[in-house]
Amino acid sequence: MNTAYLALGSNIEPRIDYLEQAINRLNTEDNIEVVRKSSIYETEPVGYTNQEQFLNMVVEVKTSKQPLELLETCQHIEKTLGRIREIKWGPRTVDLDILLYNQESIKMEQLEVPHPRMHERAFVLIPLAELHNRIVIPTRNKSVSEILEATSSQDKEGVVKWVQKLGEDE
Ligand code: A4P
Ligand code: MG
Repeated sequence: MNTAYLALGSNIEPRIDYLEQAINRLNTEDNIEVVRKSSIYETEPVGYTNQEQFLNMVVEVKTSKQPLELLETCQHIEKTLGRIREIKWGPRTVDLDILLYNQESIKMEQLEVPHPRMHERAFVLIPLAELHNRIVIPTRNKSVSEILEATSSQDKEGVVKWVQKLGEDE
């Protein structure tokens, strides 16, 4: 069995439903089991800032799938969930990235693991640290907690635990 960490993100309502549905679909796959889930965080958009806030989280999965098969599954789930509500091309309803796969370093055309930008993103590091803060990012040779210590407080402040408000129909 292999252990992988996946990052989930959504910034199209109903964001929480998209995250939950993505997790359910991962679990219905024969060869994937979601064993742990981080809290959900509401996060300031990074990169293109002119868009809605994201909900982000990280899950730990056990899988017998090889990295490329796991990527294919993630992309299939993104596609099926995107199709439910999206009419035109637009921001994706759910983004599913492979952060880590065991302690492997993979560099292929379609897949790079560890995810090449994970170490600079508080919206990934904070939920990942909640699950496993000593895990080492092999390409950086540092643990998640070490990398987080070096992350600016401004970036970290953009990542806030999300609490569903009563009556909020998300
Ligand atoms: N790919 C390579 N490595 C991987 C990997 N480890 N996991 C390839 C998943 N995919 C990987 O990804 C583009 C291509 O990357 C795929 O075809 C795959 O072969 P994509 O998901 O189609 O496109 P994307 O997500 O828009 O691109 P990218 O570069 O992955 O974007 P990012 O870096 O994921 O950024 N701000 C907040 N607060 N929260 C967010 O979740 N997300 C983004 C997207 C920007 N800003 C954000 C958030
Ligand atoms: Mg992506």
